[in-house]
Amino acid sequence: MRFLTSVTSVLALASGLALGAPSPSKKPKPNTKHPKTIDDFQALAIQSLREAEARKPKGEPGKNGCTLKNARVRRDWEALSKPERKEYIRAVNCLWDLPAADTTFSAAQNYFDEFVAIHINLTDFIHGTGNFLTWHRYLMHLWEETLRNDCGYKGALPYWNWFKYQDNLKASPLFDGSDTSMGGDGEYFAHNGSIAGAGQVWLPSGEGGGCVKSGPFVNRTINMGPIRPAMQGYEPVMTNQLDYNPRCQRRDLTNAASAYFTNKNLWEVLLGPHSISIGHFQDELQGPYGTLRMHGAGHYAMGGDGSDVFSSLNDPAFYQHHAMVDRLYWIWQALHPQIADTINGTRTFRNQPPSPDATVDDPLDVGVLGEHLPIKSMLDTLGNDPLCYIYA
Ligand SMILES: [Cu+2]
Repeated sequence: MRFLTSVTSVLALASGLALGAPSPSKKPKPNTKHPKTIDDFQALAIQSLREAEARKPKGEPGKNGCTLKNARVRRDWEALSKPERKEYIRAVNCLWDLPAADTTFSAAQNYFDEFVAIHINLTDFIHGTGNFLTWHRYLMHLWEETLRNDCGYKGALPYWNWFKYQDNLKASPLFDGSDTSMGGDGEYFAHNGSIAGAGQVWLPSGEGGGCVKSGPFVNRTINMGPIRPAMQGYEPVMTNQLDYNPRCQRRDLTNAASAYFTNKNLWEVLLGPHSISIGHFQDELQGPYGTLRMHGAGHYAMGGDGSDVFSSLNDPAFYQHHAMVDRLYWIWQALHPQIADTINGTRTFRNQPPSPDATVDDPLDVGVLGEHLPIKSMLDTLGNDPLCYIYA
C-alpha cells in the first residue's frame, strides 16, 4: 500500500503546486501537472526536493551541510560550453595518462583501465542485483571525484540526455566526432547487428562497428575485454576475463537502440506502473529477462565496446550514459520520497546462483577506487556523506 500513497502524493504534488521562479532559458515551461518529457520530470523532481527540504526543521542541512543551494550540479553534456566540454575531456585524458592505482589487475595500464578492471571483476555482483543502482551511483561519484582530485577538473559529471538526437546519434554533441565530443562513430565494419535481451532482441547494425575514427580519444588504446560482446563479429577474450587485450576502441552508433528512449518508456518508470516500487523501477529500467529497455538501450546505442556488459567502460561515453541512469534514479527517488531509501534484489545477477537479499548495510566493493561504503550511504544524493549533488 505504501506505493499507492507515494504515487498519490506525487500526483497531488504535480497538480497542486506551481513552479518557482521561471527558468532563464528559452525552453518551453515544464509541465509539472501532466509530466511527459524529461524536462517536465526534472522540474517536478526539483519541486519535490524543495518541498522535502522545507519540511526539515529550519536550518538543518544534510549531514554534511548539503543543501539544494550548495549541491554540485550535474548538467547535460550539451548544456556545457565548449571550453567546459574541453576541460572534461582534458581531465579524462589526464586519467588515461596516470598509472593504474595498484597492481591487482595486471592488464590495467593506467587509471582509466583501473575503472574498467574493477567493473569487469564484479560484473556478476553489480547487475540485476539489489546494489545495481547504488553501486553505479558510487562509481559515478568516484569517477567525478578522481577527475577533480587527480586531474584538476573543476566541474561536475555531465550526463547524456537520452531524449534528444535519438534519430540521429551522429548529430549529438556527445557523438558528433568533434574535439568537444566523446568521439564519433566507428569505421565501417561489416556485421550482422547486435544481440540484446539475453538473445531475444536483435538490433540491426549501424554504419560503424570498427575503430572510432575521430574525436579527442582517437589514438587511445583500450586494454581489456571484450568478455561478452553483443556485436556480431567481435571475439571475446577466452581464457581469463581480465586478460590483456590491447586494441582500438570500437563503436557502432545504433539509432535502432536509441529509439527506446521514448517519453512513454520514461513515464512508465517515473510515474507509471513500473514506478510503484524500487524493484519495479530497476527491473523496467534494466529490462525484464529477454527484453531491452533504457539502461541497455544506451549501451547498444553506443554499440561496439560500449555494449559489452562487462567491459563497456572502455567507451568513455559510458560515464555520461550512467550519469543519465543515475539521473532517472534520482528523479524517481524525488518523486517517491516514502520509498526512496528502499532497495530490492539479491547479491547475484538475476539471483544466479541464488543468494541472500541485499541489505542497506552491504558494503559496496569498489576495489582500490575508494572506501567500501555501505549501500545506505548512496541512497540520498543530498543527505549523506559523501554525496552532495543534484541534476539540472
Ligand atoms: Cu555496470
